[in-house]
Amino acid sequence: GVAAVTVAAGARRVARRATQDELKKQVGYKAVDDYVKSGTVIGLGTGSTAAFAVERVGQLLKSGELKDIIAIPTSIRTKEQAESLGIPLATLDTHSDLDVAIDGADEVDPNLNLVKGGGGALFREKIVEMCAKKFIVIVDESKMCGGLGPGFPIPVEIVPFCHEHTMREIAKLPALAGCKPVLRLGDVANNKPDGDKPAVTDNSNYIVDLVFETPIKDAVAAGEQLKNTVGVVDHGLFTGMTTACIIAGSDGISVKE
Ligand code: ABF
Repeated sequence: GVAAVTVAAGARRVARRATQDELKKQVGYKAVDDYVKSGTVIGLGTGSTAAFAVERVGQLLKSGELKDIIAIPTSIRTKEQAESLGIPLATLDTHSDLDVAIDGADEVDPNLNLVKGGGGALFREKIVEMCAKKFIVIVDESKMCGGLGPGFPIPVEIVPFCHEHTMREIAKLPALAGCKPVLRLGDVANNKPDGDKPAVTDNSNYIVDLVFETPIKDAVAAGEQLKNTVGVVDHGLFTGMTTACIIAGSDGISVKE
């Protein structure tokens, strides 16, 4: 009857979720196994996929397979996870040359340009990942897209002072024509409106999500124009940064460089 059908649908949903988590775990573990060597300085990303990479670093340190790692976290959440696993931490102030950084993404285009910041951590991710010799992106195949914009709003971190003015200035930028800026409310790590107060980042700023109906034509120009806007701290377009992208799909794992 109806109850049986509902239970079956629920079980299928659980199974699908488990599968996507399993994919995230595969790429998180593979990135660490393939790219993290003993005696190096590494950047630890933020989000549910990056959390598996952090978990793996903790495991390998505990088993002794990895030694003398120093890690730079990209958010308070990641810092807390790493601390709980006994991973030695530092900051860019003392360690600004990273051998490798590993992080997730919200969207990846065919040139490995990224949208990041759905998790609200884009500023710390960018400042850390810019310092890494290798930047390894880990995603499940649902993040791959033909062009950035319509699949996932582009997050921009802005200073709270006169944020409505800054949002209007952003909407006027030629490379972002047609975007609708939406102030993120509620939990900073959740880019669905889920509260009535502005979401606040680890840096005490706000996030504006830029909603697009069509792909942005020039992600580099869009990033430059955002960066040149007074009031913008940084934005979630990560262009020309990716060394390799490890993608988990139903047919297995692939690597794009
Ligand atoms: C970080 O976490 C962010 O840049 C991105 O917004 C998010 C992806 O999270 P998840 O891996 O949970 O999808 O990488």
